[in-house]
Amino acid sequence: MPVERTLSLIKPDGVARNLIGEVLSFFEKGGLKVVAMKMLHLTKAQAEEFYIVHKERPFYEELTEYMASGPIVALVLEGENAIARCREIMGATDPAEAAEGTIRKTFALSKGENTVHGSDSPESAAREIAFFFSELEICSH
Ligand code: RTP
Ligand code: MG
Repeated sequence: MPVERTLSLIKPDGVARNLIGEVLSFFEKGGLKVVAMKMLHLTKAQAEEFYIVHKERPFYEELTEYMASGPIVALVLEGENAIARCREIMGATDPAEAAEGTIRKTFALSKGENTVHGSDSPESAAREIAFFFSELEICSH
């Protein structure tokens, strides 16, 4: 299986509820390594740019307002099949549909305030990692 990198975010509801450590534990215990990490508070314009692929979706305004509502933690996770593995550890978008033992089943408040983000393809991972990090800020170990 290929070693990949993926971009994950701990969303405002996760940071606000003091869940940074717990979310990191899910990823680490799930076999992924944290190879870059930073906390930041996106502006509305930055959230709109990050989620530009969802521009035509009905939830775009609500989502980008929410993502700019408080600090987030951006992570680069590395490991075998990291993109799919990260999404498996997160669980389904809607916590009502997420499997037991996933981050979203355990912590998400709703389909919108669902605690974490993970890239959905190699192309989005490359774009999303570059959105938050320069190559110098990523430390494979
Ligand atoms: P993410 O991109 O955050 O990892 O989540 P995802 O792939 O599971 O879900 P996606 O379809 O890409 O949607 C992006 C984020 O938009 C919010 N959303 N709200 N109210 C709604 O119906 C709705 N649908 C999506 C969620 O925060 C979702 O994670
Ligand atoms: Mg997505």
